[in-house]
Amino acid sequence: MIRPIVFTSLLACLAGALAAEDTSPPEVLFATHCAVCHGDDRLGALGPALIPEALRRLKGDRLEAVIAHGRDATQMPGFADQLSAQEIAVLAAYVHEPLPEIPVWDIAKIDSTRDLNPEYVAPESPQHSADPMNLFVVVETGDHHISVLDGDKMEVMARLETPLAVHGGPKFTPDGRFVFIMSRDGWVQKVDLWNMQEVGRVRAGINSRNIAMSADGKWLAVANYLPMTLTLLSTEDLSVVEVKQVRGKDGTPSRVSAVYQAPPRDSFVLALKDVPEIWEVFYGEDPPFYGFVHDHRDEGPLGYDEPFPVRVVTVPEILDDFFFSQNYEYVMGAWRDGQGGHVIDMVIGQKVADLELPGMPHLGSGITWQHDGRQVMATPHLREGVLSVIDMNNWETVQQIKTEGPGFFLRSHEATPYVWADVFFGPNRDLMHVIDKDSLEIVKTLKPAEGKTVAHVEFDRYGKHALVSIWERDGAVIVYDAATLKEVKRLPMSKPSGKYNVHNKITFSSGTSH
Ligand code: DHE
Repeated sequence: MIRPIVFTSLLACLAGALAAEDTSPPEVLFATHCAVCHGDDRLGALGPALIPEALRRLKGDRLEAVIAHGRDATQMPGFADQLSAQEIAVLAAYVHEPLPEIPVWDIAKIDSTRDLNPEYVAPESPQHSADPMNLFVVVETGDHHISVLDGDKMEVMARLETPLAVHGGPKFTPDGRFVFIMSRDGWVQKVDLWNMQEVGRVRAGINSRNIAMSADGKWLAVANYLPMTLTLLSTEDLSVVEVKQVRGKDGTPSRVSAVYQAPPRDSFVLALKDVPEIWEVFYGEDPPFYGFVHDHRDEGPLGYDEPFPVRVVTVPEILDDFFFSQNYEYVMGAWRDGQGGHVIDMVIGQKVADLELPGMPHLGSGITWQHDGRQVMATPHLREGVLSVIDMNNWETVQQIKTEGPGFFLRSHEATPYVWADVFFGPNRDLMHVIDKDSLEIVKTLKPAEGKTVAHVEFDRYGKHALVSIWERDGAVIVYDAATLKEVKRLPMSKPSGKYNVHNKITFSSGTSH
């Protein structure tokens, strides 16, 4: 539901809480100044959770600057006139400390956070005249909203509030009607695109990575860093069906870097962050027999009669980032500090090839297409201005395309001859390359807004238009004609971090992320 934002009462609470002495211990400073918005337990309330897992990206003195001066376009006020520099430093150090103990986040706890919208009434049919398959969901992290776009008219149809700090791609049910959106604080929100209403939300983890949808649309898997679990939700009503403790074979607890759907296998595949294992969690009626499963809930006998049996695949290195072949038979994996990658055959559960991948590839952004009669995949690199193009038959590098800087996202569509690649990092972050899929050459470099970060592309269902983000608070989504590469329209948006076309997502277009 769209909740009213109560600026006045929030500020009044904060103002009333300004009684701290200079010498107060950090717990008291926190309770006095922060708890009203961020929760007594630091797990978040009106504001986000203040725990190290959620603050990793506020390195150095950036957190102190936020406490002192607040955050633009949010309800976070500055405290510089109320707290000394030393108190601010003490508070920053305090919230960077791990929680004294990890809160229990089991089925009962998660269910207690479930918040279904009392005003939601399920409609019988779409309550709008737009093509439901050509809608876009645009995530605007600048002010924590999604906008839903009509992909034919390129007009905003609806805008809804989201939980704070949405990350990763929203996931659609196979019929394209419902979309699920996840925040880094573990909230999962369900929205009905037939009437543009929130159905409800639930906090599936304390600090979460991403979500994946089962092929039958019944289950949603939530990958968590904190606690170290995988939460399985019913997509119907957001109730919890299982919370899997994630531990390696030797019992070492592990965070889950990410979970992906593998539709033809009726499974979810998990990248484990702390042990060199991949987990495959089956949800189908008749899971294939791989001979080895384990389940740490009771350490007891294991079996395929478990509702979500787990298969464990041991890998040579801890893999942070994944890419699946289009038939989901192979997983290409890379590790963050490594200079290469592996190919794992998911049928035999073994590494079958090495990959040449320098400069930290961002495999999650990989896409595939046909090149010279063979299937290739391309991935950007987070530390080098290069795109690697890899032959998916022999796993050799076909070409490394030099770019104007390291990129984050890559997109194409079956109906376009081009790949669009951003230059996310460095001085040229205002550039967007357009690359010919046959020649593998950059044919045009766009600069839609001088000095502003330009990133993330998504095509409409027909591949006729490419939507590009100006990734700023006063940003925009720019609609380009995908053939002429000319700008058609500019829609103002608040830091549109990603956009997702219903048809391309539910048909698993080879040009987009899955
Ligand atoms: Fe993401 C997707 C991991 C930082 C914006 N990011 C993903 C996915 C993973 C991932 C595993 C795939 C999830 C999915 O779609 O199901 N991201 C990570 C990291 O490990 C990393 C490098 C560090 C971290 O802080 O977690 C990271 N990501 C960022 C950012 O800093 C970005 C640019 C801004 C932000 O909002 O946090 C960012 N990530 C995104 C976006 C997607 C994403 C917009 C969805 C891409 C898509 O089009 O599908």
